[in-house]
Amino acid sequence: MRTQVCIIGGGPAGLLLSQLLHRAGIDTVILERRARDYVLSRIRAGVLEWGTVEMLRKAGVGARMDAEGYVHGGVYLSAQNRGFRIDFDALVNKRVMVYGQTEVTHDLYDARDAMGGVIIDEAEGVTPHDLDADAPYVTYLKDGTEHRIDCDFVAGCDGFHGVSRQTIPDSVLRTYERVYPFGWLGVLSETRPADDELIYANHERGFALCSMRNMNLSRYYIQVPLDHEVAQWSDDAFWDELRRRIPQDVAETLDTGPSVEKSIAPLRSFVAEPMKWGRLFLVGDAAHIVPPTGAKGLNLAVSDVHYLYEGLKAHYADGESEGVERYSERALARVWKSTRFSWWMTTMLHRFPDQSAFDQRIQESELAYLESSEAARRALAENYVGLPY
Ligand code: FAS
Ligand code: PHB
Repeated sequence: MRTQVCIIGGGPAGLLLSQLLHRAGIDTVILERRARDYVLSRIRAGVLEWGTVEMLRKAGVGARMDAEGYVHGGVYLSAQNRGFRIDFDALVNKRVMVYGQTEVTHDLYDARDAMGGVIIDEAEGVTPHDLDADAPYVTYLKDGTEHRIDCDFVAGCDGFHGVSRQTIPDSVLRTYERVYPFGWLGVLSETRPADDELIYANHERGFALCSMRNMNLSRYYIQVPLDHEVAQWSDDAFWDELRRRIPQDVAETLDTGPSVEKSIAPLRSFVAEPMKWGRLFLVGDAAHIVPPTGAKGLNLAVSDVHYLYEGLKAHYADGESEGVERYSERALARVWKSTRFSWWMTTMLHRFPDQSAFDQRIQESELAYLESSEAARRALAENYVGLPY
């Protein structure tokens, strides 16, 4: 088989890139390790930057998002049972869309199917070859038979644990990482959301976040120690702990119920450079991971897709190579700014096991400064809604 761009990974990055390229007349094949049902069952991000909203509309997959998503004009931050709002409209005249990644992935798969996109599920042993030559190819096993796809370029959209990043020689690849000494215990419940917008809570017992998917489906997180396991957290224990950490007036009216999904995710900041090597491009989680405190993970995958799509479109349409050649430089510039913001939100809002009394005071003063300074709130707002591409 031959195609122009072979995409490894059928998550949001791979699907969106394939959809955009197909609409530009550029052939792709997606090789996805898992079965489609598995990919579609993952519960992950919940907040879309406005740039992501516009990219999904440009890809022709924005209709259900526009019909079912919730446009939010702000978020709440709380500490010591006091809360204040970051008013996106007033500060930066932009908003965010609350629409789950699970739904985005569904919409992308539906669009790929409608256009006859080539997606090979349960592809095993996917292996890129000759990436530093002009005729790369990718091999994989399907139902025990080995297949080969010859292509012009390979897009590594295969997430943090994928194969693509590993194919870049150690002499070339540079990685930067911070692993946080805690995780997020997340619960999905068929309950009314705690408030009309998200609440990020700093508390001496640990961080908590109140989010949502729709008016009857809420998403909550509490910071837990790294050695905790889901089995040790009953639903009642979760609700009791969440109520302790969020503002009292919200806790008193919290609608609780059985969890329909409960999981613990580790938190890390990770960036791999370069995001291009020969004919291979790293896209999304394959190149970077951010702690979800800044709601940036999925959104960074989308901005990577933007840079790569524009570069490949110019390459095939006009023979222009600048976009392709400068993909890594351009994508990384935005990746590092979002990595900084996600690190800052995480450091400001979480309790660190080795935190000193001085660190505690610094956190409190950071929040007090935000509450008192429009300039500080504007800086948070412009990062949260998404920096320009
Ligand atoms: P993905 O990991 O989504 O997709 C990669 C795909 O490649 C997967 O389908 C995988 O099966 C496939 N793959 C892997 N190896 C392969 C191989 N060798 N061959 C073929 N296919 C292969 N972000 C937020 O903004 N907010 C959140 O709250 C949030 N919560 C998260 C919770 C968890 C548990 C995780 C893991 C991530 C979370 N994220 C969150 C980040 C997440 O949304 C990612 O940023 C987003 O999925 C990135 O999309 P992709 O880059 O497409 O990677
Ligand atoms: C979510 O709804 O899953 C969510 C929202 C905002 C975040 C992280 C997760 O910062």
